[in-house]
Amino acid sequence: MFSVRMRAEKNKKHISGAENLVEKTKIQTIVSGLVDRALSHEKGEPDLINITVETLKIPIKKVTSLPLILMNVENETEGKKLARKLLLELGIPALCIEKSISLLEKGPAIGENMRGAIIMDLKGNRLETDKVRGIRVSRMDITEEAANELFNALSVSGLSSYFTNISEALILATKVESVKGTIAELCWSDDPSYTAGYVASQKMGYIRIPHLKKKGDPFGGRVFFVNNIDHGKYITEMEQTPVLVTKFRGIIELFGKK
Ligand code: WAQ
Ligand code: MG
Repeated sequence: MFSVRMRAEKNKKHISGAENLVEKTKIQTIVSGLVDRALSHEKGEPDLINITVETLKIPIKKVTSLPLILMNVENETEGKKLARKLLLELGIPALCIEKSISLLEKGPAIGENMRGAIIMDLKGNRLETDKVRGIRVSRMDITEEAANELFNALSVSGLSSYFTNISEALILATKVESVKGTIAELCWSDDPSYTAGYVASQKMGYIRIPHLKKKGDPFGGRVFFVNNIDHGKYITEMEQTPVLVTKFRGIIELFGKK
């Protein structure tokens, strides 16, 4: 199996990234799809597209996805209120919650989006070595079979048009929550037109919140809340261990349909 990764930038700013784990025979098709994606992102045309194709040197970890919990909120004020409540219930101190929300609101890389994620301990310290790049979770994908299960479930809930975003975020969150030391993750997109985000945890699953920012807002990001991690091990596992989602755990709709 190979890891195929794409990232695109413009004027040194990150525009988009995506990746897959594939058999050798699929590399060309996947690369071509990733190049199309890089060229058609709403944030503009990149002046640099970086594609990496690499053999996997570590055995793949096969996992079942987190369950996808659908919540309904009317706007981003309600959405953030819900996110705060969920994170508190997961044991994240209020100080860390406020700090993480305000970082994502302002653009966590000194007024810009990060390429990767913030790691925050329960005292509110940022543990990622590079505060502009952050930590990039890498080497993960979903099998065709599990992706079909997810797609069919999303269709029933009227969300199939968000399949790509949801599937990629669910794969990433499933990997992040599977790593020892992660307590929870808070995420919303940095794409101006995409207002949805989530709070994910092993305890409660992937809780999707349709509004965590206003339409048009160009900022977003990810925060991994951690406790007692071995810094080096944690980062190596996030970046290097290949994780394949082989089963979709299902959808639970709370508070009616979106
Ligand atoms: N590893 C760590 N952080 C990442 C990665 C990665 N591989 N990819 C993106 N990020 C960070 C980075 O700071 C981006 O600015 C931020 O996350 C947002 O990335 O409907 O689309 O790709 O349920 O814009 C979540 C909701 C959508 C999906 C998330 O994120 C749904 C999304 P984006
Ligand atoms: Mg984005």
